[in-house]
Amino acid sequence: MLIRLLRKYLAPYKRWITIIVALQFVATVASLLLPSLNADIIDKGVVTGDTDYIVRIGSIMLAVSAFQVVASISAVYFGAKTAMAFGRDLRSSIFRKVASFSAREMSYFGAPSLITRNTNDVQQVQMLAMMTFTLMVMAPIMMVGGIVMALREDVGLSWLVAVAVPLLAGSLALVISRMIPAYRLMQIRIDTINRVLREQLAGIRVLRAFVREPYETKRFERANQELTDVSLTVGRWMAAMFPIVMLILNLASVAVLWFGGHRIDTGSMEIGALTAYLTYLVQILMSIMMATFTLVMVPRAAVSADRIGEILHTDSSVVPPETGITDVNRHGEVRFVDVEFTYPGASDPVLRDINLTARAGQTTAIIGSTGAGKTTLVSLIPRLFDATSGTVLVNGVNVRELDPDFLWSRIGLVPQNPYLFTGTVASNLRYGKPDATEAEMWRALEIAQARDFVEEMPEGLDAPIAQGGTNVSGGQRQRLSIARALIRSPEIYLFDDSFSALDLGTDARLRSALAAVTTESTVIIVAQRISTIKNADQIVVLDDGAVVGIGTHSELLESCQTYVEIVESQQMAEVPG
Ligand code: DCP
Ligand code: MG
Repeated sequence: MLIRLLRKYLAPYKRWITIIVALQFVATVASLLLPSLNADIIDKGVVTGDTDYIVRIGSIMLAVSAFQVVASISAVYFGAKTAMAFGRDLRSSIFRKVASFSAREMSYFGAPSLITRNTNDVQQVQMLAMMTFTLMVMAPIMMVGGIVMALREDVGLSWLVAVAVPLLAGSLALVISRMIPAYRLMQIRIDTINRVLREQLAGIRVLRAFVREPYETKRFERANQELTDVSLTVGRWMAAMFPIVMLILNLASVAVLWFGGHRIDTGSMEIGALTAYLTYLVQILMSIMMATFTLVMVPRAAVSADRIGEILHTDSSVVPPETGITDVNRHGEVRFVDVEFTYPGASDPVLRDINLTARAGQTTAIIGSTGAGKTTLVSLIPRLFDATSGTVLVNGVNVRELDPDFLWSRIGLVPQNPYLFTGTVASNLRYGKPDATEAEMWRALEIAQARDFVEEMPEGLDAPIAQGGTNVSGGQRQRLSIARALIRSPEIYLFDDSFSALDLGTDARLRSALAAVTTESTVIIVAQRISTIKNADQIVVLDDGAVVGIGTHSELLESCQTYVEIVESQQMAEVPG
């Protein structure tokens, strides 16, 4: 997955990558040339006292270093740019994919995990790309180049390279094999801490109300401690790595000096060559270290890439049609034919044999006890879910064949738990209709019985709304979201229990104002209170996922036992005794 991801998302930057490799090549070759030039200065300049030679080669060395500095700075610059661009593209792909998800995929991944995957996991992969461009590209060139140059200086000492390289590689492999499982564990524990924290923040009021803070504090502490432990393990190995590397490096240097010194004694090696050899050995060993540093990141990035791939390869269960129908001439009639719906993972359907028609210009009410499936039924119309069998038709066309944007533009949905976005009253209303004028907004607010409280706020339409609409009351939130649906004057209104937080008087006023503007629309109202729906043209009684009665109030009183029970229970509540 990691390789596929890198291949796919780095493809547009092939040119940049070529530039990076070329620059790294130049920089590495330059840094390989320097020790050999230095050796020349010592052997041919210093030893013989030839100042001209020293100056000449010295200036060449200066030029080469300047070259190297420029090349490696540019390489890092382009490397960082490419890696960041890669991250940006990946994040935007994930975002687009997630935006296409239906409620089913959303609940499968869960919001916290989707967020971590689009931030932390992308960052891991991006970091690997960055390390690869800056270190990994350089390592093999330096390694091979270093060996070649070292051999050029002196063949007699090559057995030292043959010993030092496997020794370093072996000990690094040992340390890293201990670190990789710890890294894996770390990723899982970061997830855990995210989950615990998110849950606690989301439920903070409940926690306070039920005095669960001490328990939750312990839960967080445990997760925190676990992450600390594994991080410490990683840290200890990391700390051990440097002394080990330095030890091997210094041992190798001592060995070079020792054996090289003997060779100089016997006249088979020059002093300059020895210093150059020393530097090359260090360069070779450094290249191994750079390679391992990058390789350490691979397992962690691989885990992240898998998590990202999971999102990218999940297709929304609500598939938009290839060429959606965007033109239907009738007015918003909604029909359910033999509809059945089962939630993913559930064994029994929550809706069975649903057959009903909601006609334009009429109000269809849906009533039933909690958990009867009312919200589920309503969410099948805008395709928040697709029916598991049977068909939902709008204007006689299967919703699966309609263009999604067209379908949604026809529907004004007021969800059971309305959500308002950070911004102002006006900006929230504009979610319903982007080009709404102030007059239109006030009219929608008036119908929704929200005019009074918006007018009372000092900023009026520009009154600030907090994230989720938490700075207005539940009933105010409901009315604002009704206004948001009204302002687009859709053909189909879906009110999911939208009047429950209103007192009886406001409820009645809202409905009569609504009746005046929805004469041509299809109105579907989910409600608990009989008084809210008594005058509906058609009442659908839902019980445990099945329709047990359809008719007007008076018809149902005659024919439907469940309806009679609901009516009686509410009358008893109103007239106690
Ligand atoms: N259900 C589920 N998974 C979900 C949502 C609901 O398994 N993501 C189940 C729980 C209920 C059934 O589906 O038993 C019907 O849920 P609804 O939300 O459709 O029920 P209502 O809207 O009728 O209930 P309420 O009046 O409480 O809003
Ligand atoms: Mg509901």
